[in-house]
Amino acid sequence: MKIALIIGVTGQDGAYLTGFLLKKGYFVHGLRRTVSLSNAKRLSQFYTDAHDDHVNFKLHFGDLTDSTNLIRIIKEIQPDEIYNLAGMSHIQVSFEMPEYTANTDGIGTLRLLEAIRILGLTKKTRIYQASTSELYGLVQTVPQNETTPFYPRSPYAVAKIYGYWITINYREAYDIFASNGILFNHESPLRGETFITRKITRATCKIALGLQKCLYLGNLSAQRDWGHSQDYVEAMWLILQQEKAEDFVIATGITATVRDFVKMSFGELGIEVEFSGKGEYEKGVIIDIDYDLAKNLGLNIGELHFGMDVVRVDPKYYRPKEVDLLLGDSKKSKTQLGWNPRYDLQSLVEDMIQSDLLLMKKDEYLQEGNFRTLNYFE
Ligand code: NDP
Ligand code: GDR
Repeated sequence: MKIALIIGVTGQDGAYLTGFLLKKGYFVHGLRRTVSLSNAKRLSQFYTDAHDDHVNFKLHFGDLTDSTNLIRIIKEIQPDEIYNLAGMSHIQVSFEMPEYTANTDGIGTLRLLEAIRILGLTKKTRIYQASTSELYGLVQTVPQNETTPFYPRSPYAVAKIYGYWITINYREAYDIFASNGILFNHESPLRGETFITRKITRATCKIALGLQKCLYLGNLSAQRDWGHSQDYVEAMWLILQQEKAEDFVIATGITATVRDFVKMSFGELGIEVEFSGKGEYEKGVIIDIDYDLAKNLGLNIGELHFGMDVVRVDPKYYRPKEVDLLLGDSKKSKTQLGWNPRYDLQSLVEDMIQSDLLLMKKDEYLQEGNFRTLNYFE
């Protein structure tokens, strides 16, 4: 039985990768941070009672900023594969917490590689490093591939560029099987709620159910190459199954604007939105409603009307520096890894909207007074 350690197991990719590796027959260990309320909600379906006979999933408390903790856990587990998915992953927040971001996303990668070296596991343990299309930053050329020059545009991307190079450096200096996956944006129903896609799908559903009036966004013209996390975790695994450690770009090869994503999300619910105006005065307005579809989906049609502003711009979501255009070329992954994504942008949006609609309907039910929330401070 192969043993994997996922650092960042409680995140979006951590959850999908856990499911993927368990299906492949791995024993999966995960590193979770200590927090005052559980951060392991995405993993609930994988829990088994620790006293059961066939336990194949175990969580350990730890942190990428704590070397002693990493060394102890890795020594105890002796993993065949480590997936370093941990990080402060929000670009906007990295401008507010640059030092913490560098410590976790940059130096954290070094701590992990050093732990492998100190423990003499350089020949045994393979490491996957979660690198990112944010390394490309200021657009040099598109589509971006493994040879495109980097130009990071945020403290997050600068920290990740350290993680990228230190991974290559340890591979070359100590012959560790350490590979970078340069993954473009990937999303899912488990995506964190402050990333753009999930912010949009949640708000779209809330607006359609009459639970929210308007969605406020920043730069609507940013272009991203959006894939599905479920497809991308398979690529991570494939990268570690190669004969030789190398770096790979993982992307769909299609780019779309934030504006497009908004239209597609409302479109899933039979609501057509058109944008007009410029810059901070741009607005997304309802121009058509498919009433039959809306009724079938149980939407609150009474709350929706033509000409209603459902999207507005709030400059507070603008970033100090923006990455304008990401479009990946994953030819190398397709030919060498045999990787092929199953989701396209339309099916990604559909998956996220269907999931959020269910969640929001539950929310609506709770808000209708069918459930009394306890006030702990009465
Ligand atoms: P998430 O933000 O959903 O998950 C990040 C994970 O890292 C969480 O488990 C979080 O724990 C954990 N974490 C944060 N800080 C620390 C720390 N100091 N020590 C240990 N764990 C920590 O990210 P995703 O799952 O979307 O992405 C996974 C990785 O891939 C990240 O490193 C991200 O930067 C990178 N990436 C993501 C892409 C994407 O589009 N999703 C694209 C390219 C790269 P907690 O749950 O407690 O917060
Ligand atoms: P990104 O993802 O910065 O690409 O990083 P995010 O979803 O946060 O932003 C995508 C684009 O949308 C624009 N935008 C907004 N973004 C957010 N979050 N909120 C808004 O209200 C908003 N309005 C417009 C942004 O300016 C940006 O252009 C993600 C993360 O998962 C990283 O960890 C990862 O490395 C990269 O993807 C690849």
